[in-house]
Amino acid sequence: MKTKTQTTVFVLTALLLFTTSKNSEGKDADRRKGKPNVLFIAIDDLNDWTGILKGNPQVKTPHLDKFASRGMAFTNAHCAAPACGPSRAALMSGIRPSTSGNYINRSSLIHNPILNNSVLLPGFFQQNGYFVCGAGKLFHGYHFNEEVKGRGFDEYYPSKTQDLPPWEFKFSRPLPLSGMKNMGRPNDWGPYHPDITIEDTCDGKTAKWAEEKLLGGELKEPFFLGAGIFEPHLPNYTLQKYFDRFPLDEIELPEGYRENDLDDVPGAHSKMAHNPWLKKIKEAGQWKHAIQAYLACSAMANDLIGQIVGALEESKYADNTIIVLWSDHGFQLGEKERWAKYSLWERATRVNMIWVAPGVTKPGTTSAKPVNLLDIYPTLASLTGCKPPENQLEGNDLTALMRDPEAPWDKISLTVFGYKNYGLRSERYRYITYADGTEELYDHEKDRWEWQNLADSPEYAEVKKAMRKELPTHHEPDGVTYDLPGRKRKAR
Ligand SMILES: [Ca+2]
Repeated sequence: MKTKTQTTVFVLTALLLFTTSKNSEGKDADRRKGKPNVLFIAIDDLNDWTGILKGNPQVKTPHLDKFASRGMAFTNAHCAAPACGPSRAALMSGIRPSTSGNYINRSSLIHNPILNNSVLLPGFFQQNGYFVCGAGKLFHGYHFNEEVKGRGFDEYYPSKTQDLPPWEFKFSRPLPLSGMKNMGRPNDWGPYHPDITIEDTCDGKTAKWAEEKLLGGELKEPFFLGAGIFEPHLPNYTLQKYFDRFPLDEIELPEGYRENDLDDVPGAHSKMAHNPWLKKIKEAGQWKHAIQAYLACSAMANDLIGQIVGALEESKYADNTIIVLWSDHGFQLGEKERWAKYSLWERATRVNMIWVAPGVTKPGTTSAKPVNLLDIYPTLASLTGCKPPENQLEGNDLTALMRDPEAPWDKISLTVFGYKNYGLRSERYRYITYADGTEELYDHEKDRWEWQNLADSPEYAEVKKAMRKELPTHHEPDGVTYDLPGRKRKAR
């Protein structure tokens, strides 16, 4: 039998525990209260060949364009690095490649102490009381599957160690479908077997997962839901119906292509992951076929964007969810003799970045101010009212431009590829400087395809000087890289 004192202590302790737990629940609820949800959509390798960015008149991206008409499109947005790994590592950490030393696809994320000790975006939302879930390619595949392993996510599809849903390799003829054995299967293109539906494709599965989450009505709020679409990254496999939208005899070569375009460009560019694909594609007479495949895969990505955004619009979360859609870098389809990203030119750095922020963005607005994928993290922190991690984020909060697209903006957008190679974009100019000190300068008011390098023209000396002031002052040496043969990757 308990004494009176024991009973009193027991009651007081129970009351204290109850109050403490109530308080912490209360604090948690307070932290979450009224916070908007976030729908975070990533598209891999989608360049400015979209309706909103007008990089190629042949494109068909009606869902993307309709989505942009609901909010704000940044038309002068650039990646932090022109490759999946460093671009996404920078976006997710808010840290410049020149600060972290994560420069190329082989750069490690978790063996880089600067990145590993940073608060990555999913973890940031988790710390702020969000339910964080995702599917598909949000991080660079190796970083997610082998290193990050779902860190910061409450749930991941298909799993915390596999970002992409399984691929369906069913075709009507043997691989490679392009017939180009010297390109390798990862760089192949062509239609799936007619039995394959969009829901059988890995991107179709990602979009379906997002749709079911949004319409299932059981998401804990506030939530952060990420969906990463892999196409139009190579291999460009998609359904025949998307190829049919772009008849081969109507395909035009890129308007920005010009023979001898490299004559006034310093040789340093050729050290930047240059590959022989364009040469091989041209020799095989496959240039238009390869363009058709990129357009077809972009059209499929467009349909999946429509599916995901459409599901949100139909859902009960529509009025209280911020949507940000971004592509991780651009892609050259022959311009400057390249079939790849991996350069500091406009076609490789320019990205799609579209926002719908209820109560902040106005429908159908655009801004041509120079912005960067690095700005996504601080902007999401600002829009959700979550306090950003201290001394970490190097991007800018874009909400001032969302409220007024013509607001004063003195920022310049920086792209980094490899140690001390920098591309800077202002509203009018692109300035490039390589590690060996050679330079390029383009005036986009007169030369949208960057055909004329003005770096040696004395009348642009002041422009160059002003751009150079924006270069990073810190140049972190290359961080740890992993060996490709050691990658335990599944076939893609
Ligand atoms: Ca990519």
